[in-house]
Amino acid sequence: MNCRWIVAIIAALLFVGGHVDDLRAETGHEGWLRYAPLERLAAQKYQTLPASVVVLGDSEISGVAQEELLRGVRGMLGRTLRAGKTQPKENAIVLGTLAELRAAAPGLRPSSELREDGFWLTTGNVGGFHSLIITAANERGVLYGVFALLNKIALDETLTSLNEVQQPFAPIRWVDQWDNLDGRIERGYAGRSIFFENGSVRADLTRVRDYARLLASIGINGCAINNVNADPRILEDSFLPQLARIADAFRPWGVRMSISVDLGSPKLVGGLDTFDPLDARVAEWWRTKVDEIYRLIPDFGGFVVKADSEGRLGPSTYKRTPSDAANVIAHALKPHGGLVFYRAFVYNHHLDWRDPKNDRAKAAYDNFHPLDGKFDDNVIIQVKYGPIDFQAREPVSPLLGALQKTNEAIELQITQEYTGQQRHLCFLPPMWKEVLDFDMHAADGRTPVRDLVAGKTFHRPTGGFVGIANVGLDANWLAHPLAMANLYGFGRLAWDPNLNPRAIAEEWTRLTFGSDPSMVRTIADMQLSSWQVYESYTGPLGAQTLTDILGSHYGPGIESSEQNGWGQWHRADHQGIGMDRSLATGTGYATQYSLPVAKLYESVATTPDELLLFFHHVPYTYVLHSGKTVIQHIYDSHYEGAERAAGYVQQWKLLQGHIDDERYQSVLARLEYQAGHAIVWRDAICNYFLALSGVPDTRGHAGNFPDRIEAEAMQLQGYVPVEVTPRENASAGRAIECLQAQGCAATFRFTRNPGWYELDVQYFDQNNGESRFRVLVNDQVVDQWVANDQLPATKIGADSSTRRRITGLALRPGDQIRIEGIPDREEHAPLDYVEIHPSPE
Ligand code: GCW
Repeated sequence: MNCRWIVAIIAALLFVGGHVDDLRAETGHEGWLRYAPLERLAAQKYQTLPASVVVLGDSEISGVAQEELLRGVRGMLGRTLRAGKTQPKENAIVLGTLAELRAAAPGLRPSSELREDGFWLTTGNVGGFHSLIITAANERGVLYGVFALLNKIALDETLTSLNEVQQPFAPIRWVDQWDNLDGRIERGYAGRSIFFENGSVRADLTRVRDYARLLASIGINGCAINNVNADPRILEDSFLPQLARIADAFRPWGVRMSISVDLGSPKLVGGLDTFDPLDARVAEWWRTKVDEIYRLIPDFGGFVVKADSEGRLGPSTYKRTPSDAANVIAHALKPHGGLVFYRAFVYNHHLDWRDPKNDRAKAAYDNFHPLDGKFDDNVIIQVKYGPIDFQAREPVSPLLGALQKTNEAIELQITQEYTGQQRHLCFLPPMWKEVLDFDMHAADGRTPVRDLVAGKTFHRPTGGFVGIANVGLDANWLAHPLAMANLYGFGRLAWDPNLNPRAIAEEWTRLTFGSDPSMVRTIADMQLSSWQVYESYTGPLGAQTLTDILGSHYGPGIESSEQNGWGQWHRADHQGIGMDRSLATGTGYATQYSLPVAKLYESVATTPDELLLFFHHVPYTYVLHSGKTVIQHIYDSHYEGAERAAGYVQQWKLLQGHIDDERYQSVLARLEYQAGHAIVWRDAICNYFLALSGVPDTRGHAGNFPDRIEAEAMQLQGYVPVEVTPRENASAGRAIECLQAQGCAATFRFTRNPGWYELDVQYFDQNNGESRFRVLVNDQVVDQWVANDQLPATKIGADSSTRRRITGLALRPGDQIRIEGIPDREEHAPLDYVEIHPSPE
């Protein structure tokens, strides 16, 4: 063996050895709190870390803080700190509130006053010994300080001359879960509830504790655990002790539990004949109920209320206002320090679509602005970031700038209801950041949304951020390993909305996957571009996500928005598209903003391209600021978006061997699926608007599929053609299905030049059957699979449309390609088309 070989083998062994720890199989359960062992060099930096940790308080939170520090240091540095409870007799890491530290270190004072949950990391003399001190105004702050210290170690930051104060931007940093008592989660995409099963709280709450730990590590201090479409039984006397068990699991991590309630509860579970908020018996009922809750759960957070919305009961039954309803509950909670989160998502979903002046976007402002100043101080109006409903692109809700004498919180959606449901990559902090930075011109000077919701602009006592999280029992919480960056990013932005999304993405990647710089860059690049990419193939120019709004909110469903009362109209017709919301000729929604913002949106010329169709109806030939016509933009952006989605697969493949195989494969499978589904979206939207507008694509993409062979055009044995509705949701509006149990086949001949090819089989994978497929080239089986993905569909259409890519096929003209399908239950081995491309070099 020559020398070069020996060197190469040693290098290979070292490489493997060096990565062994990083590459152990991981489920993602630990999220960003993996505490993976640091490499030797990095670990050396922390050699002077004291060998013991002393916790001065004796609360549960203090205990948890100490344990977490032990766990983190053991994981990352391989050292077990000596744990103590009394003043140190050696150099130590000291944990305690400022009050607890006062006796031991009287001179200790942070440079700025510590607010609730803020903390200070410093060094100093405690009891005569040099110590690393983690202190805060309250115990939760101490716990946050511990996480911050561990973060620094994980991110390889120096601890010398440590002197850092961190304060939360706003007091409210909450997540909501939309869990039902039966264990399902509304708009949850990662398994069943961690809280409930079969109408009760789960016996095993381990996952609840783990969730609280993740939340605490990013500064989230409250969680509403059940669906805002609330089951009134949650307030039954017999249920309350069960809730107390969840609160007990949260408490050590400083997470306050709260619940969503049905406003009809006094009648539905209380036995009264009314739930009129102005009826004294109703007020008394709430008071008694709340007192009872606090007897069991002394740190209970409060109630979230969805009322007069999407069929929920509300004060309108008695011609009362949202403030009447909110205040009666707020009075009951006030003595205990509880809050009411009253949601501004109140609108009429039976709007007359024929009336061009009607506009759902106006509802939140119309309902709540007149009540500004009428809400009690412990009421927070929880406002979705946009006026419609978590679309991939919306303007900021005007209500956020219009409440001056009322507390508010912005509601963001971590669970990707309209943004790909954790099957598509869509990192949302860049969107949230745009929203939070948007200047509402609500008063003199700059008034960005972040200041408004935090209560800074109008000096409100409270306010902040609420994220709809909907984690589930899936080991990795949100199903897509990369989607956890959204939960992380929400917490980080709620703590400090001035952070930049790239820093957040990089930090999350390093904590989640390791610090290899090219890996961090690749993943952060993918994350940062992903919202734009998703937007570009799912809906143009602010027309909203063109999804099926009547069903899953997942795949394309362009007409589902129109001609019904839900009000998510895009008003597309043969001549043009967009909803006119100007004052001059439209619904007048634009005037709900302060003057400078209203002016911006009132005119077609000044409205930014990405929101043009939200505010204006324009002809397809209208020329955008970008220089393209609207219709050409629709075509191009959908083609570019689908191409960029395909690029993610290539980018990810570069990381093989740098990430443990379990997570590598899991992400790869999702990205491959996304690349295929982006084409489903692209084709549906482009074909639809090509047909509607009659304007051809100047680049010749839309409506042109040279490499495609429709299944219905193949030679069919047993398979029968079916029409698909809406027609744009299958190629050429048709598919084939097999209604005979023994199976069917579709065959065609390859006619192109000899060479290496890849073959995409576009089929439909419903969740009510597991069909089997085989592909044969001249009787040789080249691939086979079972259609057993869990997509949100029970029938043929865009939600179930998916693809199998068979790579590296040597094909010659005349080869016979045959696809065999065997149906199962309701799923009839449905096929859409095949596409054949030359193999990439
Ligand atoms: O986005 C819509 C969802 C509903 C949800 C509602 C809401 C919980 O489609 O599933 O209900 O908003 O926010 O109340």
